[in-house]
Amino acid sequence: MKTCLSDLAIFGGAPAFAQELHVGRPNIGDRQRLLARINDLLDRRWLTNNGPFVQELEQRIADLLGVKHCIATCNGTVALEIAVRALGLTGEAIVPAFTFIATPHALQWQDITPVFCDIDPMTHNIDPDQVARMITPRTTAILGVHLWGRPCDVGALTEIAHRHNLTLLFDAAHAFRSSYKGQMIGGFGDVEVFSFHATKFFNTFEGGAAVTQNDELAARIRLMKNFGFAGYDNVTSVGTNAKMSEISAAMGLTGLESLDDFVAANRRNYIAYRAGLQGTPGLQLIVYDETERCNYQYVVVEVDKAAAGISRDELVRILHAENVLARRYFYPGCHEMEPYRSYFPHAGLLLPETNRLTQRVMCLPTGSAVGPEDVETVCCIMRLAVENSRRLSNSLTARQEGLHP
Ligand code: T4K
Repeated sequence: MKTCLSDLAIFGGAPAFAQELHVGRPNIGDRQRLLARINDLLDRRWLTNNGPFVQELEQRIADLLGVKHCIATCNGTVALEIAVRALGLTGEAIVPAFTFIATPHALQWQDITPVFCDIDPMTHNIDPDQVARMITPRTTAILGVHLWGRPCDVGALTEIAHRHNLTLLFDAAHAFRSSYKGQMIGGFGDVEVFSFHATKFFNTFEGGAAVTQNDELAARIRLMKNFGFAGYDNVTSVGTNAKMSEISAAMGLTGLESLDDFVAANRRNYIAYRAGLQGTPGLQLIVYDETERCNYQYVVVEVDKAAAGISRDELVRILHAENVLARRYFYPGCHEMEPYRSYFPHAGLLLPETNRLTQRVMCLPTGSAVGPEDVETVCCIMRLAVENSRRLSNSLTARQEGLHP
């Protein structure tokens, strides 16, 4: 364990980890079962195009979430794009700027203008009061994001959408196996979209899904994800190729069998981080509602420089030098990335909480590849940094070299 400043890697100490400790290390289920499934699909010589593994995965996910339809896709972004198109949105959609860039891109890609809305500083999710204030005659939809897997205020957003006759959809990329008021995420709004990317709590290498209770919408999404084919030689709508492959579905089916283990590892790490950082001034871990189901996939720390004596960015640099690749999710806000920065140069004026959080928030490594001893070491480095923040801050501005990019 590191006990004094000279132990820190930025001061010449050996990095705490010989191998990089990443945010987003994939959870992998039982290897033998995965390999057996891969053998099966090779034997069958059926590799993609709505194969048996994809169909089984869709059914299992629909059952798990209690929804009528699950349409598996090649990733979450394309699932969102197809959902937006299948819903026939036009004009503008209200969306948070504090999210991964895929959320507004999926709108813009379909020529829907994303109108950035501020977030609730407590939940980090889109603020329904702001949403209500931002509705104009051009608004056709609200796109909420269940950030960090913590559900949006679904009740308030549903009420606003009904009152204004708007479509409501959710980017549930982070929220697989999370619940809102006891009901699994997946059944809310007109459609919800998951990401099963490698870095997600549950992954299919690359992958995603659109889930909905709406039969007609499900049929449209299904057509669109397969070029608009409604049977051999019969194309009935515009479409794209968003199909999930059999090898991805094999990964998914195997991962589903270990979901409880993944949650247990994430929860164990989250609790260890909470204990390890408790009482450290200026460092605040996000809180999960233990009365709901959550996947604990994101260990998110808010750094208050005034109290910690050190900024989020300085802390990230110190951790990177130790081979702890903490991430500044989500920085900068989407409104500060192109093309939105050029389209809406003044958007930030309406986003004070987003601007504040994008400067303060960082994610720490977790998942089944991270153990309690790793967590204790990371916490020890962070505590040491805060306890010695004044000396550290001064020397950090002076010495940049030798740090991880
Ligand atoms: N909506 C939201 C709210 C999202 O967060 C996302 C995706 C989407 C929509 C879109 O869903 P997808 O179309 O991706 O299905 C990563 C992921 O690529 C992205 O899926 C995810 N959100 C986002 C939060 O994180 P990057 O640009 O940060 O990825 P990268 O390559 O820097 O990797 C992240 C970390 O994971 C690194 O520390 C390395 C580690 N890693 C990554 C991979 C791929 C591994 O250890 N092993 C791996 O195989 O976007």
